[in-house]
Amino acid sequence: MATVTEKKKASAPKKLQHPKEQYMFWFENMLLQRRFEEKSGQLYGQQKIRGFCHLYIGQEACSSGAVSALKKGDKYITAYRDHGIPLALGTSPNAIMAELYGKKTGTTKGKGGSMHIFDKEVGFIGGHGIVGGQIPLGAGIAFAEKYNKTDNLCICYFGDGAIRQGSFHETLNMAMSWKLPVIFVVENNGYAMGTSVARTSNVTELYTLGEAYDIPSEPVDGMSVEAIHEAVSRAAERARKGDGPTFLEFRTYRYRGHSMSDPQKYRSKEEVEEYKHRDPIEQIRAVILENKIATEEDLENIDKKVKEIVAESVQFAEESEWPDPKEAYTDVYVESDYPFVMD
Ligand SMILES: Cc1ncc(C[n+]2csc(CCOP(=O)(O)OP(=O)(O)O)c2C)c(N)n1
Ligand SMILES: [Mg+2]
Repeated sequence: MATVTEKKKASAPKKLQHPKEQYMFWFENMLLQRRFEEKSGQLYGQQKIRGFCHLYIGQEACSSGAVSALKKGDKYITAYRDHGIPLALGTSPNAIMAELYGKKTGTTKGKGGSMHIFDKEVGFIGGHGIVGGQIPLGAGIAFAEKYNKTDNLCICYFGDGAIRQGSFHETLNMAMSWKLPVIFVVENNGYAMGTSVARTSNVTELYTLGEAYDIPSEPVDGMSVEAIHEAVSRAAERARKGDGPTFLEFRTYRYRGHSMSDPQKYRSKEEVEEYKHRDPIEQIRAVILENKIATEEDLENIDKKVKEIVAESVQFAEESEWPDPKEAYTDVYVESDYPFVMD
């Protein structure tokens, strides 16, 4: 039987590893992504947002934990599930919502839509639709930073579905040979569309794939923003020292379907509920309350503020103009006299 002191210890809040402001940042930062996407999902249902739309709900720790660990000047690149990272980096929610609407005030002037958010100002280099296509691009960005002798790095995200692509293996080999300042992150949410990791790979401990290239590799609890912050901090230190890449497997989960039309026959409701019990935002809320960093009311007020930001972004998108059809031919090629550019 546990003694009184042991019982006390068990119920006492865990010692905080970070300053209080850090927890408040994580809470608000993840909540903004969650509320923004809940709204995006509704707007898609109303056909205000059309085309592809892949929600990040459940995976918010993967972006917020990296943003808190990295610095200005570092670059981020990801696949098409790309609303969360720029929101976490501080891209204007108005511009992201306008992009989802296809309006000219969007981050990509309404030409990219949900899968192609870009924001050079915050170091977000997209938003890519070809599975695994951004992996060599991420290494290329890291190469440019090394070549230009900056101390910036590139964090390159991709899904578990991308690790069967040849580009993944070729890039890891080259990045480690050249000691590029890149952090490879596989967001293992268990599925590539409706196909589980176990159905397409004999290797289910995905982080071990990095070891084949001598890259320091580790699994990370992707539902814990603290764990992600710490793993990315270690990887960043290695990259900036010139030791080259790190490969991190964020073990995460998406609560929603692959995209907006997914009957989700490949998984059970119980499985989804199980992950919701480890929700990254709820975990941080609990730390904040247990340690009396803020009150329930303070957190409610943050939620209200976040909802207002999201509502404002919707109004902005609604009121923005559509791009001129002629715009379809601008920003396509750098060379204006490129033979395939039409007037
Ligand atoms: C080269 C290529 N093959 C197939 C597709 C179709 N496709 C789109 S998303 C997807 C699943 C990718 O899953 P994963 O990498 O695990 O990312 P997640 O959607 O889970 O974030 C596939 C096969 C594609 N976009 N590109
Ligand atoms: Mg996946």
